[in-house]
Amino acid sequence: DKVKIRTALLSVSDKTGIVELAQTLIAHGVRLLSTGGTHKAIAAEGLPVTDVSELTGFPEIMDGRVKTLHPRVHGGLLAIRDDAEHVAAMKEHGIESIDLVVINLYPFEDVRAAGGDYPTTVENIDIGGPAMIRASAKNHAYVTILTDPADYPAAMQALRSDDGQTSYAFRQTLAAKAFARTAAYDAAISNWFAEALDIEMPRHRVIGGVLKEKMRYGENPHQSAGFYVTGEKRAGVATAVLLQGKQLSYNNINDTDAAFELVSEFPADKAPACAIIKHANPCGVATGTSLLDAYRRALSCDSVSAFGGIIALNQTLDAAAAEDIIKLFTEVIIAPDASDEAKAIVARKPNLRLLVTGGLPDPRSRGLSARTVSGGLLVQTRDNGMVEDLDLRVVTKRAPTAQELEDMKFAFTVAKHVKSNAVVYAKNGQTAGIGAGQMSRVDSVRIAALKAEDAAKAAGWDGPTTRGSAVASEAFLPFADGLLEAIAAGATAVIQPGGSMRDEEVIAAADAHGIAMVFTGMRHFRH
Ligand code: 93A
Repeated sequence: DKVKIRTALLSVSDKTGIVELAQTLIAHGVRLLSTGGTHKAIAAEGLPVTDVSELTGFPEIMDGRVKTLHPRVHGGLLAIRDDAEHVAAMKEHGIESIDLVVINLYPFEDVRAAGGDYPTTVENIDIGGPAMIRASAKNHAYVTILTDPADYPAAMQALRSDDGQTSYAFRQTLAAKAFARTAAYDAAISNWFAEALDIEMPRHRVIGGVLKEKMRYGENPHQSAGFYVTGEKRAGVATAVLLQGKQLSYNNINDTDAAFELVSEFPADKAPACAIIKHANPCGVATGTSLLDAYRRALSCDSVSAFGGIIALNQTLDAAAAEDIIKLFTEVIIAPDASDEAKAIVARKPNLRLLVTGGLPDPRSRGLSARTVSGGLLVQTRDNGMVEDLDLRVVTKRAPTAQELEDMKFAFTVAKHVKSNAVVYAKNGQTAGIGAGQMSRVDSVRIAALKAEDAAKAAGWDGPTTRGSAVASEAFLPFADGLLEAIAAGATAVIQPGGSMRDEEVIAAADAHGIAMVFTGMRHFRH
């Protein structure tokens, strides 16, 4: 099952490592063929290499769109070497077998990520490359296909230690990688089209990605896990730069994403904001006069839960905030950027991860979210609804005060990022109590109030309070019971989607207590 490499075809956009590989191949007596740019790079080192157009007897035409799409190439890749008919065809048409193919494709994904214009992006769709990759991979019984410079060392090692041969197992593994490569490539192309043409739910959906890192384990230590980047252009955890600290875990990545998506709801030019996340739910969110102030106010909502949490900021991390943040055990800080001073301060805690993203993602942008279910993939557009864009309808006799209205919007925005059933009390741009993930909404109302009371107690009754707060429910209040609990906790204003069969009952209860209530008409389930 060993195959001696006699002829190799090299055609790479990313020239990384290609010269060294070419040298090794030549040292093993391999004849090299290559396309224009690759030929130039190899010949420039004084190495013997034949232009593929010499093999095909055909020049590269149409700006290189047609250079390797030729029977002398594809026949050489696809021929079954011990099939008499195939051998006869090779002889008849002057086709020579090609044993090793080295390809990396036109950088479509990079061009897409860089936001290339339409014609440039289209021109970067590689046709000849994937055709050769797939032909070689199909014929892995004979052909070795390299699609990633990271595999060159293993290939060179195989040649050296095995007298210029490759084993079947090696070729098989490379074939599997090759098909995954072309599949991911086509996924990127089809997703780009879907985006560009606004095709939301196409007949075939491929969510493709490149392994950014393998984690030590998944949600639990007995699960394996990897982080795949899809190439979506969005500031966030996938594209962030880790300035310090060890690799993020699966749960860290999930929580960091939740934290940053939440804090990005608050425009950086309006006010500094901070969100602290535990187990994908916020345990405190606040705006402030400075980042430090926002952090302190977010922390005071539930400083117990914040231990070992993730902190997201909507502005450049500054020294004052950094000094305070490092006092508490925190897993991750994520921010658009960090000042040099702040970096130096965080560096005093070498285990604390600091991620910078270069900006905030646009909460209004569409994009997709996906999750797997048994045998399926559930895909939906991102929840990009914003309370600022909604026509809020006052349904009670009393209209909210300007402050109540601000607090309502703040609470509803936070509730969007809390697992259902979500209830959030807020006052003066600060969460006072958050109830998350309960099966009964009234329990979320109670838990949120209870947590607020605990926090106030911890702060010597000086912390955020539900007294005079606005309360948000991410989905309608089905009965008056939840509302009455919130009123008992001291809320004076309520924001909820409305739309329950018993809205009248709920409104009547609010009126009976002089509460102001608005309906948003939009729900923010998050399950
Ligand atoms: O334009 S193509 O789709 N048509 C081809 O026939 C073809 N053959 C190789 N792209 C083609 N390639 C690609 O060219 C390879 O996949 C590789 O990415 C690139 C290498 O070109 P060069 O050697 O000129 O830099």
